[in-house]
Amino acid sequence: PKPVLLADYRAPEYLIDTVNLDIALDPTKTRVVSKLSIRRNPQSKSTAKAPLRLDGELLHLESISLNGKKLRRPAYAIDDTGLTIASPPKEPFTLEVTTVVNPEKNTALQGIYLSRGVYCSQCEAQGFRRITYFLDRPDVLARYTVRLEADVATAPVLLANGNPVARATLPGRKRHYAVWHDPHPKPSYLFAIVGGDLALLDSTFTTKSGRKVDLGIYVEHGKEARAHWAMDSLKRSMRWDETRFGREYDLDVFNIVAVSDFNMGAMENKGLNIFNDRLILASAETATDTTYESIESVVAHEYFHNWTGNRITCRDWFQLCLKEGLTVYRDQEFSAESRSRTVQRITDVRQLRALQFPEDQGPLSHPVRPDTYIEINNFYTATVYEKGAEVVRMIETILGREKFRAGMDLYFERHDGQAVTIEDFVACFADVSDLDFSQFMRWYTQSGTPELVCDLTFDRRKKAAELTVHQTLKPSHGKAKKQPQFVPLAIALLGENGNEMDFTVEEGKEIRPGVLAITDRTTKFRFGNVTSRPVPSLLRNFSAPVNVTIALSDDDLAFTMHHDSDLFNRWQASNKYAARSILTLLDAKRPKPLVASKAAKFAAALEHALRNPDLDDAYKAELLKLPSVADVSREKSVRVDHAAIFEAHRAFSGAVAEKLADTLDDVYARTSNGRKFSPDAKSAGRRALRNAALSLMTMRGMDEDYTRLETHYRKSSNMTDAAHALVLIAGVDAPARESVIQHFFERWKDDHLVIDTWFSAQAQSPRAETLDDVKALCTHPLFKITTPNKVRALIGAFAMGNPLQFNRADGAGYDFLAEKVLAIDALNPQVASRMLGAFRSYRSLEPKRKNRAKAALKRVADATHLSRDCREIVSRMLE
Ligand code: B3K
Ligand code: ZN
Repeated sequence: PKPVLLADYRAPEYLIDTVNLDIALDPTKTRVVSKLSIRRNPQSKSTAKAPLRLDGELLHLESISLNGKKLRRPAYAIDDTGLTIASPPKEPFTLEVTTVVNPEKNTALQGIYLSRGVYCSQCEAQGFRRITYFLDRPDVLARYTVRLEADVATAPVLLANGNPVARATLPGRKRHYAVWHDPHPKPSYLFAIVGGDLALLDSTFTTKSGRKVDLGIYVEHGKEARAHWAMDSLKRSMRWDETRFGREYDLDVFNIVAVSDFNMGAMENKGLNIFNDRLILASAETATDTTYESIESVVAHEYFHNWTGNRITCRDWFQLCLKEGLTVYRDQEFSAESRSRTVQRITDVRQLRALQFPEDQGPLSHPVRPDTYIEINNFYTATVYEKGAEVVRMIETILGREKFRAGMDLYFERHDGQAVTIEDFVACFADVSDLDFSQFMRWYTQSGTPELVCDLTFDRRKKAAELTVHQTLKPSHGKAKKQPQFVPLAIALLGENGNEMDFTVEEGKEIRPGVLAITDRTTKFRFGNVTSRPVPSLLRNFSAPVNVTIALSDDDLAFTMHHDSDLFNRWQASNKYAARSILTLLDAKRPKPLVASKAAKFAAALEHALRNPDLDDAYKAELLKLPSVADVSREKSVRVDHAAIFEAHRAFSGAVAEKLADTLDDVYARTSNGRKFSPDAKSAGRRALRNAALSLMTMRGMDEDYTRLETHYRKSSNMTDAAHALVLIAGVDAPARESVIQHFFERWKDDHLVIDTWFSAQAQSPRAETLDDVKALCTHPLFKITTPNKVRALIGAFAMGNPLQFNRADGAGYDFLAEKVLAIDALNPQVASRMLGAFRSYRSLEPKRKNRAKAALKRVADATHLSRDCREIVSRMLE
């Protein structure tokens, strides 16, 4: 397949103004009658006679007519990817096309498919072409009217985008229909329908201008009570978008449907969001606090798309971050304001480092706005989403809250109803601030994580300090030479007493107080009024998605952990301190005494923080979660040996737990759970702290630790505690291991969501038996290879969540994944291609593992039938 290039973008030759769809739902023969009003695009540059080319895949064409007259070949032609009408009329015309699709056979979950008996659809990025022939590109905006027809018995609920217009039962009473009209022009990727026997949780919301909106969440019968949290999150999101960004909802209804088979988390279809049920359903007994948090943020994310994505959409798929990066930024802000801002920041940065940084360092590296792709679905990445959000946040850091809001207001006003580009977006901020964003644009066009190598010198006599920042951008993937990027570097200098110094900037540019402008390969700053040797606090609150290195002693890190007024940087110092201690153990000649001394010093610093009454539980929990094996592995970018890192990690954590034994006991006792479950941030923080203490204590591996762990499980009264204990116990050789795993299974085997936790817990276990267990679980009656949640819970958890066993020295983990990827690819290319991503860092492995991973990748590459999705990923990896 040929790559698609941003440089080749052309406006469409034709536009479609209105779409009338009549869809008769049937499990194997769903008939779609589509009436399109089409005209030449006055903006199109080409003057020659343009054939009309409509996209279409896996469609059975029944009939086609133009202006009411049946077309016969050769007036039209069809092939595997679409339909061509060689010479359509010059004047606007109507095209009527009837196609048939098979929802039951649709395992790729693109277009219309069946999920546990519910008809649903997924169109982004290019699934609409699996429903009917169309100009399936985001810059063609049309008004849709949809008539849905189905059996009353199997699909009493019929939903589509927009507002309901009519519904009736057909003669005979067996079939019925509903008509929906969406007044807002939209691209085809936002189209959606649902038909099924679903239960409704309903409510209403009154917008700030007083319009009443009917809200509905549709779920499996009997699960209505588990949708309240999602409903609450939805209402809070709607209010928040009004107050923070002035954005009001624009239809009479807003519906969400939860389905069990879904390729990703959720989809923002206009007025009809479709969700993976994992991200809607929650109760104290069945969902963890993390799930509650995810539901809140994904419900918000999809809702926020109504303005950033739907009202203003992308001109082409290269501009994906225009809606995704911006909407992630918005949902992160929402979560920060609903919970603790610092903890939210820590969570978001952890996520960025765990997912985006490795992506950007390996063969899959690409800019936030890529300029070439083979399969667009491969570009729904951490770079486009999470780094894209960081880029938006930097704009806010540069402009300040008010100017940023002014830029957003201008964006909404100027581009409402349009399909636009990143240039259009950034121009709004340039226009409200008179700043020049041309260098800043490199964040969108250059891939890779900039490295800032910093050096700070202090002149006691002159009471001055000098900071030199060297910026390096490693070459990646086709781009050898990169230009320096504009980095907002937030900084403070901590004085002897730990307070921020009131220094002056005498050389170098300050964007705003405390934020330096890094503009060149080498940027120098001179600070005055520096009265004692300062400890630098750099990249405060993670002001840019970069790596910073500066020489700091262990004592400096401990000092920062005690004093930094930026709590994010306190956590950062703690994290760095622990990771670095573990890394020194790797190369140590006599590791035993070193473990003891490193752990003692670190534990003392940590204890100080844990005893600080001014810090809340959720934050302390973040401190207690020491960097994971995967986190430490990332600090080492070459010759990574996961077994060695695992050992060092265990030795260090165990020693820290020993030193902190009394403190951890206190914490564990103080946070004990007598109260009724509530998902609020404070209660969740208390549970998080207690579970983090439990994890660390378990690292000692003494009998009493295993007893405590078992008791924690048996006494748990909510899923947060139960799942936490389950994962821990599945990871160790505790006497109660088998019986706890069995107990959890018996308790939850009838709940298709909770049982995923049972699969994951076993797949993530660092025990040597895990791969055999995972292979056996693949044949378990509750495992289903066609259900993405199951694949992610078992195979995904093993490949992405078990660094030790996936990276077995014998390569068996790689072989297993390669084999599964091939099996999944035949059914669902998007899910298969995601799984392949587990190999993204294989080049930084030590040589033996690297070769074995490469051999496994080659086997995938050699397969005769490989989807475009997997083909693109595997070729980039082997390039
Ligand atoms: N826009 C969808 C993702 C679609 C993925 C297509 N492969 C969900 C979201 O980001 O909100
Ligand atoms: Zn999104």
